[in-house]
Amino acid sequence: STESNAKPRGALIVVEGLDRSGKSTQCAKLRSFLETSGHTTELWRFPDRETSVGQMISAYLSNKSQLDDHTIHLLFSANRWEKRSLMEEKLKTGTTLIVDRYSYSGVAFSSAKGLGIEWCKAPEIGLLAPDSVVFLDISPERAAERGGYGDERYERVDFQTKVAGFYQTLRDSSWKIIDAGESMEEVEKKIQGVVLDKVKECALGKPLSLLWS
Ligand code: T5A
Ligand code: NA
Repeated sequence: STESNAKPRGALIVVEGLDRSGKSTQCAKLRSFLETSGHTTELWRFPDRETSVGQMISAYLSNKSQLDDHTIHLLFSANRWEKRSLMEEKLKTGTTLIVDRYSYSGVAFSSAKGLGIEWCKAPEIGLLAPDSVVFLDISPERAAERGGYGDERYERVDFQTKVAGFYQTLRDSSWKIIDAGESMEEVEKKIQGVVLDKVKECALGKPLSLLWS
């Protein structure tokens, strides 16, 4: 068949969790693990603060600008749409992407402010669905004890508790819940097993799908 010469596709791995759950730490570790295991891998993050939309988001998050809740929601979504075609191209040409936050952050954070969840999901429809969502599970209280908490707009325990509730409603069979309260090394090991299986499944031809299906 024509498939036999095609390069195995990369996996779309999304890492989610409350602020300070350890996402960026684990994404970096996972990237070097996959590279060492022989898989071409890139680390992406949302918001991608490098683009012009991303700079507006960054100013908002650091309280340097004010925006209506609906407006900032759509900017976060636009920031994912501007990377969509490159994302598809990378995956189809065999690069695995580890993505630090994605549409689930978008929906959970805006819903926690009081916007309707269906309204929040609508602009995400048609983005690529992750092959696996690694959810770093930690209580808002424990997360708050970690370094740097409190510098940005959403870093308050009461707000993070609401976010945690909306993450729960978004959970589906592609999610793996990892206890993020353990040591960095323990968390790292648990993620590796889950992700390596998924990378192999994708290389064997698991089809790409779209949000929210
Ligand atoms: N947002 C985002 C939306 O509202 N809508 C959207 O669509 C999107 C995409 C910025 C904000 O934007 C919101 C959500 C956010 O509030 P960001 O830029 O990803 O998002 O936020 P950051 O501030 O960069 O990252 P986080 O606060 O989410 O932290 P991480 O990445 O979860 O945690 P990390 O790895 O930086 O670790 C935090 C601290 O804990 C320590 C680390 O050394 C570090 O000091 N640590 C541990 N300590 C003990 N044990 C462990 N196992 C540890 N793991 C890490
Ligand atoms: Na981070």
